[in-house]
Amino acid sequence: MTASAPLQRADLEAFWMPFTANRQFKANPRLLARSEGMHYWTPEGRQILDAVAGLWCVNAGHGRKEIAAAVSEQIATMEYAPPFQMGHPGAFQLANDVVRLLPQGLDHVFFTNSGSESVDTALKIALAYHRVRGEGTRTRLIGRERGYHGVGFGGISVGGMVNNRKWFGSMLPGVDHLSHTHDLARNAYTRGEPEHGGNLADELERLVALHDASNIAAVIVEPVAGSTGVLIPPKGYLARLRELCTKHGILLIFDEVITGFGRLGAPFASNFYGVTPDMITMAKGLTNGAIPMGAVAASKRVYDTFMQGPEGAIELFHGYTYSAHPVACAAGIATQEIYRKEGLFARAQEMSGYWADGVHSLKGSPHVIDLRNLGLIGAVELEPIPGKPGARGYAAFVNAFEKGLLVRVTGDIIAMSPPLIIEQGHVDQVFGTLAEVLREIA
Ligand code: PXG
Repeated sequence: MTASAPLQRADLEAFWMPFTANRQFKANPRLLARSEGMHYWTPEGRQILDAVAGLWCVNAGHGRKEIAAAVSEQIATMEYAPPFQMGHPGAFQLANDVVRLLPQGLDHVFFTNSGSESVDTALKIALAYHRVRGEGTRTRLIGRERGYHGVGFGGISVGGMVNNRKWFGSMLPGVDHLSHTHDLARNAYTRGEPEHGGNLADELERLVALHDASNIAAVIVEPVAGSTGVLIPPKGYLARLRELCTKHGILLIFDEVITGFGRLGAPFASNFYGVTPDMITMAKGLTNGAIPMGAVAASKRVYDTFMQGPEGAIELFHGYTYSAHPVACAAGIATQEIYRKEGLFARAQEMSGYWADGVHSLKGSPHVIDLRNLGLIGAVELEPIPGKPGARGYAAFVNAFEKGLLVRVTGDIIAMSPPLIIEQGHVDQVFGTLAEVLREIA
């Protein structure tokens, strides 16, 4: 096998593919070979419109030469630098770049290599934070049903997707979950933020009454849940959660791996909603997906709490060999410059109305039971085929790909999150194609 020769069936065997039906895929593979702007191309040269920014990450669009140049220059200059007790300029520069985007009060950044690592890092910081303050009984972590926080043991424990949890034993002890906020009976076909369900945040009061606040370290939620099928928070929900966490001394963590870097037309969902958590986890759009990297932003209060004791003492026993990897930092710095120079977050905001019209144009299409949107996120929920959950969603995904459109499907929900460079013609193509797909599938 050479890089240019087409792959044979046997060549596909060695790679154990993540979150994939391996046998089904290998019997009928879908390969991508090149990308530019809003598009991928298959090895045979078929053009695919990318309506998911790869996997919610290529926010500045594909094939950005500035990122490629920064990465190749950094590899040639210094491919690696140890991150423990040593530093390099790019790490500090990227941390400053990120802090400039964050809501006021969040001003420190810890680097990781993925969203999953960011989540586990934030949970560990939360536990250690309370211990440093002499409240070491605060060990309980609270997530939410239908939450997705990556695949580390911390993330699946606070996460709420049954298939990501049920195979893996008892996970972390002392975890509880809030109810999810998805309510089709009352909120179906809402444009933007749903009207009903803000009071579900009050469930935190119930958990505090059950466990006592002195045992609770943190609450973690996605401001807009992505992987689980685009669940948009009801009006007032996030602000109420913030209020209750403050009242009970519980840290609030927003998992912004998907909502970070312009997805809602603001730098982060926290800016968009005007609700500031104590920590934000991020990844994906940090480097435009070009090099793996994640980060955790922490408030001054959290950071300063650790900066006590002897000056020579390590304050947080945590970090990765590749934390603040120089090549990832170079990609991150170049990415942030593109966002800034091209005003892509504002552009996402400007396009969001046209995008919303596109999403809701599918009302009345076969199988559709809900349409929802926020910023440059959209979802089409399909009625499951009785006894075969997920089958209709998968059929839509394959049919769309055959028509030159890449969407993401989770169960029977089609999720979309295009690069922020999307133009009106692309929006028309996305929803025109989906309308055809919905007419054709069973
Ligand atoms: N938190 C959130 C909110 C995410 O969306 C992660 C953490 C984990 O990030 P890493 O980099 O470890 O994968 C994610 C990842 C989907 C899909 O189907 C979304 C993600 C991953 C896989 C599939 O939309 N997001």
